[in-house]
Amino acid sequence: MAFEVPPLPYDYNALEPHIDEETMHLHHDKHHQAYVDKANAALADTDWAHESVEHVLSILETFPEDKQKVLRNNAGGHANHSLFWEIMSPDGGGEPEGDLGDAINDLFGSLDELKKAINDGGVNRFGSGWTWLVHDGTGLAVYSTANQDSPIMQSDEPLLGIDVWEHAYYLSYQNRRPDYLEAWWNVVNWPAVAERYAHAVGKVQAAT
Ligand code: MN3
Repeated sequence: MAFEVPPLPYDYNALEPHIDEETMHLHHDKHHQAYVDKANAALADTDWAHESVEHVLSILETFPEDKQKVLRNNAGGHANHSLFWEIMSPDGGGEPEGDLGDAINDLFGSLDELKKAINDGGVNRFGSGWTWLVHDGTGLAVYSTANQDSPIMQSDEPLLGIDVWEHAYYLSYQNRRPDYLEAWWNVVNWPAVAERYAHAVGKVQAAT
């Protein structure tokens, strides 16, 4: 089946005032749709047309060079945005509980330190990209990627990613990317991130 933009799990205005309705319309309906359309066009009539986006990203280097570039940007964009909608919630914010909360405290010392590391990654990302919390096979890690590069391309499991492309924040925050990053934590869906963490830990355990 060709890739599809998943419906938003909440209303377009549900993340206000932190993320405005017009941004959500443009971001979800136009930007994400464009990544899906271009990825589908690149995969149409190939042997990989029915593969999952995660699989396509994990075998990117096996594609012919012209398709590789298109898929890096657009399959990457599809995977990143599908995660992004899912890890935000109108009932977001607060603190992660359980194993994820413990793992964050063990590695970063506190939730505030984790937020600082992720925000720094976003502020210091020159141009467009993402700032991530991932499971790298041994535990949690924070880094940023350029453009639509996905942690899946380096065999990491993305748990939480913040889109720092201007299209994600410019209407409300203009050039104030740090303000957007600060505000973003009011909509983080920690239960969804914790579920991804549990899944990533389970995968590692199953493989050993
Ligand atoms: Mn985006």
